[in-house]
Amino acid sequence: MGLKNWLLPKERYCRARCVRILFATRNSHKCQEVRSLFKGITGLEILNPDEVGLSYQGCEDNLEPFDTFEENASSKAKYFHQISGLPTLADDSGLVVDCLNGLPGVNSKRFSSWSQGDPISQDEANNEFLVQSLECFRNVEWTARYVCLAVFLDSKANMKMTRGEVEGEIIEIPKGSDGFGYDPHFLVENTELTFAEMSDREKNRFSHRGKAFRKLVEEIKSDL
Ligand code: ITT
Repeated sequence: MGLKNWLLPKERYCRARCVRILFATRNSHKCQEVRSLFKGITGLEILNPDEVGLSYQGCEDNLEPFDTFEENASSKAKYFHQISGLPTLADDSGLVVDCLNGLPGVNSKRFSSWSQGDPISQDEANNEFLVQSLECFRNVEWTARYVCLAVFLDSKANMKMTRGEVEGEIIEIPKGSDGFGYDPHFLVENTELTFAEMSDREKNRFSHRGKAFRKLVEEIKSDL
């Protein structure tokens, strides 16, 4: 008997009807946040590159050479769309700090130049470098925002792009242990909390990624 026949009728129905969408990210936290945003939409399966058989390739490190989030997001989406042939989502995001003239911006991932490939140590090195960089700006508020550009390429490579931002302030002493990246140092505007003190669901309510992907879902849901 084929595998298909072992599935319960509901599972068989689901498999037949599910639209498989690739989320072009190697960042497991981003993937978790975006999956939780798409949870309410039935018939969609959000898969990461490993789940569709695309193991990491060195050339992926050169997909984001641009000065804008828009260009980097569309570059990532186009590459993964081309090699997978699947409808593809991508996100380029980062932290923009006012008194640092917008840094780290599109270089948020590699702000500290840490390059050992271990995401937790890289986040720690980035956070340490961020606080060090801000030390000579004690006379001003450390206002900042996270920015996210979310992209969708459909099976014919038609592109939709949306932007989300959230305002906040950088704090010197980290708070919380959830989230990733700069989250323990990012105090969300109009709350007393950093993103590292919020669950994925709460973070999505306020976050740059939550805002960008909610807009994107509105734009693409009729096509799915
Ligand atoms: P992919 O390119 O594989 O999606 P990435 O982590 O490299 O994963 P980006 O190029 O978009 O993603 O870089 C985003 C960096 O900005 C990320 O590594 C963090 O340092 C920071 N960042 C973006 N969104 C964040 C968030 O929600 N919380 C904390 N840090 C964030």
